[in-house]
Amino acid sequence: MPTKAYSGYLNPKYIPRADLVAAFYIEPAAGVSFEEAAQAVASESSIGTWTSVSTLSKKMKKELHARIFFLNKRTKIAKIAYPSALFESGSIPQLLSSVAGNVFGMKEVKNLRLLDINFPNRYIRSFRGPAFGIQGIRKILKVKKRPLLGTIVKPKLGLNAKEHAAVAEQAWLGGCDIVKDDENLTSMRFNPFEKRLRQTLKARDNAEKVTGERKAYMPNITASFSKMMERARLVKKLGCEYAMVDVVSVGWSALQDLRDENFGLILHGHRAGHAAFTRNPKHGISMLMLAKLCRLVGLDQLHVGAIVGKMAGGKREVKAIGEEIEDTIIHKGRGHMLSENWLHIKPMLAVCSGGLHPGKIPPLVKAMGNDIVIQLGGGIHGQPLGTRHGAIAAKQALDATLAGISLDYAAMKHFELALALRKWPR
Ligand code: RUB
Ligand code: CA
Repeated sequence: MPTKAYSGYLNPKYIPRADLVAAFYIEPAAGVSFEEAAQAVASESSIGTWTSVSTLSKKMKKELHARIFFLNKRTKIAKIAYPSALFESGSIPQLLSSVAGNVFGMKEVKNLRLLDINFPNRYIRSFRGPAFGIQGIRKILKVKKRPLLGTIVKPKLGLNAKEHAAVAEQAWLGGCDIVKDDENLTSMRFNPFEKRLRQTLKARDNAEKVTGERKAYMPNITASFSKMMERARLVKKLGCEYAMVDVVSVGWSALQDLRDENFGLILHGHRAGHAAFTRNPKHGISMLMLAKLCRLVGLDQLHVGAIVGKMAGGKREVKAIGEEIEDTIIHKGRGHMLSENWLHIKPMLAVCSGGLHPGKIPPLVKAMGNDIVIQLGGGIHGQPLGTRHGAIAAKQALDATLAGISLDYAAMKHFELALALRKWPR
């Protein structure tokens, strides 16, 4: 029997105006209808609970309750409009505690996935968005149009600060624009943060002198909140343009304050841990949502998967970052959600990484376009002749791709690329 308290949320004629609209995939539990499950979700994510309460006045209910205005039994998609008064401006934690909180554990649902949210303009205006965005990053790196080429120093842990800096320098000399720390490299006994930062920035300066090109280092400042802020200040003080942070590990509150401190650092978001809730297509929170929230808060660039790489998250998951998803067409735009127009919120650069090697660059650029960072870890440091040649091969593959030349043809003139293609078949 449906819980009475969960009734009264269906309103198929309702047209959302200044509401916050959330699209859910809802798989009802056995013996629960789709409508009942949707109403339970709408209630628990707004003002309701399992039973009626005498303290909820009719006026409150009228003004504040959520309205289910779209239900598609076939696709199991429901769209719920929430009065904007239910959300604290400028607070992702409170948003998620509402529409992505208790609802996942309700007995009325077997599976539940928050697919997308369309925010009211007033809510969007309460966030800064990226400080730099795509154009700001391109201006700093002096790379006008082409995809940026990056590497992650490998092994992910193990090198000391001096070795780390040396590997980074080889990657920059070979043609990488960007070198980053790996997601679990923070401050280790064998590689303390400040020592690595100072030595790697020296290596960067040297690589810039030798190549005459801008080079960027992305130190991983992930840590407890106060330590993370201390590291961000040091990064800024030492003249580094970027800071990298593991967005899921540090959490939304820390991310918002890191952005609001306005250090003037390009913020790179690694999404380690996201697959705990994005990977199951029937339960959790979509990567589109994670990307939208990161952009709203103000990350300048974010890992979004590599379509052709090692991590799960095929074309649909990655392209869905911007394309319209069947039935959850809430935002009108096309193209990467990361870069579609969104009031004052600057576009965010997509970082494609994970299992990439030079042979994967043509299909990746074809699928994702030029506004990406192509990031190769093993695909550079695993080159038979070492890091510098690995970076050279990756740049040769990128240049060939942009010139419309096949890699096989390019490999006839570039032995570094030929070696990479031989080691990693496409
Ligand atoms: C890639 C790497 C990144 C993964 C994360 O190294 O270190 O942490 O890309 O995945 P490699 P995603 O190039 O050796 O695979 O970018 O999908 O979040
Ligand atoms: Ca990594």
